[in-house]
This record gives sequence, C-alpha cells and structure tokens, in this order.
Amino acid sequence: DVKERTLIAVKPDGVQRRFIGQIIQRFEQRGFKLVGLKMLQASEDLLSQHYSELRTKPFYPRLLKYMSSGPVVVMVWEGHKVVQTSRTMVGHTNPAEALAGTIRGDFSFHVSRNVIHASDSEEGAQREIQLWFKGRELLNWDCCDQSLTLA
Ligand code: YYY
Ligand code: MG
Repeated sequence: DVKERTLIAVKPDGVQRRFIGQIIQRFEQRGFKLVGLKMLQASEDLLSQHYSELRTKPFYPRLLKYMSSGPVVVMVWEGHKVVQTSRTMVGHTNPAEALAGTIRGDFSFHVSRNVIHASDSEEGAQREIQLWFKGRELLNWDCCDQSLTLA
C-alpha cells in the first residue's frame, strides 16, 4: 500500500538541539512523501491521549511533563511500509541500544530525551494521525515528474 501513513514527531529536545532539518532530510531521502507538517506546543491533555497505553508506567508523569515543555514538530509521512521502515530508521526506544545509523543512535543518549516519536503499528498510526491532525491539514499531491505537460 503506497498510501500507508505514519505519524512522526520531533520531540522538544530534538527541536531545541536543531535536529528538525536533519530528521526531515532522512525521511525525504528514504523516498517518503510529506503530507502534513506543523509545529505546536502540545497540551498535557493531548499527550495523555497520545500516550494513553503508558499511563500506568512509572515514567509517565515525567514523559508528559517533558513532551509538553516546549514545541514539537509533528509530521505525517506516506509511502510503502512507512510505519515499519520509520521504526527501523528511528531505532530502539533506549538510545543505549539504538544502532549507529538510526536517528536515536546518532542523536541521543538517554531514553527520557530520545529526540523523535514514530507510530509503532498501522492502527496506532491512524489513531495518532487523527489525534494530531484535522483531515484538511493532510494534503494529497503528485510529483512534478509524473506529468510533463508543462504550461
Ligand atoms: O515507541 P517508543 O517511543 O520507542 O517507546 P514507547 O515504549 O512507546 O515509550 C514512549 C516514550 O516514553 C519513549 O520514547 C520514551 C519514554 N520512555 C521513558 O522515558 N522511559 C522508559 N523506560 C520507556 C519509555
Ligand atoms: Mg511508542
């Protein structure tokens, strides 16, 4: 399914450390299509829905505090197997176990500041995309090299 979509977010530490551009570059060069993009400071209410599965974890209060502490950049990327591929690109949740070459492996060293979020399943991606984006904020577009009838 070339229309598969996933939610990627540059977390507050990633924004503060100026990694937005390098992260976008990795998804572009891999061949995925950007169909939604915005910067916002997320409320704890939004984040509690985003991380609802983790609400009983000991790190959950700190996670919400950190994720709401500054702006994030949320994106929707589209393409064949984008959910699975982006998880591989992002790397292990714990940066100590993330391989070099992955985003977390190259840019982070602590699980509480691991720079980026990526949806972990197709169902999760659909849920997260609906939570963070309105339908009209997602754009369908075609590449200029697909039609060469230039005006
Ligand atoms: O999907 P992913 O971000 O790789 O991990 P999750 O298990 O969904 O946890 C979400 C988020 O919680 C993780 O990116 C960092 C934080 N976290 C933490 O602070 N401490 C842990 N022991 C586990 C996760
Ligand atoms: Mg997760």
